[in-house]
Amino acid sequence: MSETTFTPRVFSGIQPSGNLHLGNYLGALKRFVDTQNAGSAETVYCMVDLHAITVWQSPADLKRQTRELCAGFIAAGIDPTKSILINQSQVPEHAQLAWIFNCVARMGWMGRMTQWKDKAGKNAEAASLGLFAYPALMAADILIYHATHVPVGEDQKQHIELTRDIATKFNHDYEVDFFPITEPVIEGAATRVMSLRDGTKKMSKSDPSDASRINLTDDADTIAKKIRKAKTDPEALPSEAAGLENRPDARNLVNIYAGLSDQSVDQVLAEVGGMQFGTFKPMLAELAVSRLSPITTEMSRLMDDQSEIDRILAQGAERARAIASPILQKTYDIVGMVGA
Ligand code: AQP
Repeated sequence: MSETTFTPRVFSGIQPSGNLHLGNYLGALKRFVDTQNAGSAETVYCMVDLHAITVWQSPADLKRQTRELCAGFIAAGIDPTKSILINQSQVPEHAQLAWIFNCVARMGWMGRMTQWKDKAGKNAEAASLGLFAYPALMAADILIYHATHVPVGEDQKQHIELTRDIATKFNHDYEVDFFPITEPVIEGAATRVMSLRDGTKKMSKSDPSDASRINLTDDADTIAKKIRKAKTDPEALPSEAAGLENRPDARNLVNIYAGLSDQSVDQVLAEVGGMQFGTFKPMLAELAVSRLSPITTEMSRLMDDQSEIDRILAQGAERARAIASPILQKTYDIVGMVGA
């Protein structure tokens, strides 16, 4: 365990690998905004473009998606004067520290990552080396800022544990107390938003079915239609959370309602218990539209001035490098690189 006291600092990122969806919003973005506004820690938020290319991205789409993601961060409430807002590739220290971590992490650790197994599937031989090394780059994203806390969705818990293992091994091997043992922050009713078509599968950018997710770029009619068509069961809603057991689709819609309305599942069920989905779905659609539409409108306004987005990201990179560069230099020195 680390003895050093580290400045409270929060880091988290999202891949610009497709449309931002409701899972990213409730599991990550909305919580990034809350953390920024709480003001108890410095906040660094990142569009992880180097992670995105671990699977094929067309260059033009990647640029558009990165700017769109930046617009999404700002539209959702990230203030680039309060938080440091960056795209990963403009801060080369992330990739430089990742190389050091590639030499600390063990093949066996990486091979056990469920995201690697899910994404590489049966055809691991054809997957990119970057996809395999992804968690070491993620550890570098976090530790290049000595981040103490990382708000993420449930699916990223294993990667944060690996980040802790890398920090622990580095500190142990080099007999230093240099990297913090970062804490994951996985909180709220919607840390795992599921597909609207299958309540046992995570809502994801890469799901081939667009009806499985609500995109932050969807208009009000599309949102309402997707919720109307969301998979459910024939039972009425229960009055307590225990009644959602073995009802993944019902539980998913209640979790989404709770996440969007900042309530617990029990508070929601106290209000809607006994209701049929024919009544609940329009309520959920109305809530989703009222929460998401202002973000969608603001995102599209921000996308009209892409040079402003590029300016914000360049400024963010400058501020980020002021933190990251000394940490990288010190890491190089610890490892034994001449000139550091
Ligand atoms: N369904 C989800 N519920 C809650 N949180 C989620 N997150 C993603 N999906 C959900 C959280 O969003 C943050 C950024 O995720 P990411 O885009 O970097 O990667 P991901 O987790 O791989 O997201 P996707 O949509 O599933 O992308 P693809 O399909 O490209 O793999 C993370 O904090 C994540 O927990």
